[in-house]
Amino acid sequence: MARKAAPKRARRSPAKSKNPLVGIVMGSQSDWETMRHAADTLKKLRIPNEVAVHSAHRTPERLIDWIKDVEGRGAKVFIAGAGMAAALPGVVAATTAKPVFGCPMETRVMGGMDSVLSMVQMPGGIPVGVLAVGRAGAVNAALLSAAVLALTDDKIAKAVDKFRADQTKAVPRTPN
Ligand code: RP5
Repeated sequence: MARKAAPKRARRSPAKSKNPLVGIVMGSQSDWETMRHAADTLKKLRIPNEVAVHSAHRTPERLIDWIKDVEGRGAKVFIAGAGMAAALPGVVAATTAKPVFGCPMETRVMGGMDSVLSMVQMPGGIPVGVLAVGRAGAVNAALLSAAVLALTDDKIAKAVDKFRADQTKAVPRTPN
């Protein structure tokens, strides 16, 4: 007897954090391999954040709804990772006056130079702080976000100090 096809499972809506201080958004699932380093770094610093995939080109309305929603729930800083035409951080910065840090993805054809130039060439009046291509940029976007939040949050300031002290201790004096 032919088996009944299983009912299609409704797509779960993306997890919403209760009080996110940082909103991390990326243009594609393919950016997560890099952007997870931003989320991991914020986790190490115990900074609540929300991670989402929304594209400036493929899902522009959904992106703007998310920015307004997460800002309404407390986000004070945004991190946006994208590759190629990489309009995402610019659109985030056009939608919110909160600080926006852009993470250029390494790309196959141009090695990430396309992403950097797209992000960095913002028109005067709508700033995006652009970090390095790839993992280092994602980590640093999280650390810069933490530094911004630390200006008004002593707990975060202490966590940033500890992160840096631990990092210093971990650098060997000689190669092994
Ligand atoms: C950008 O296009 C994304 O941020 C991603 O880096 C790039 C390629 O996207 P996929 O084709 O892998 O989804 O919008």
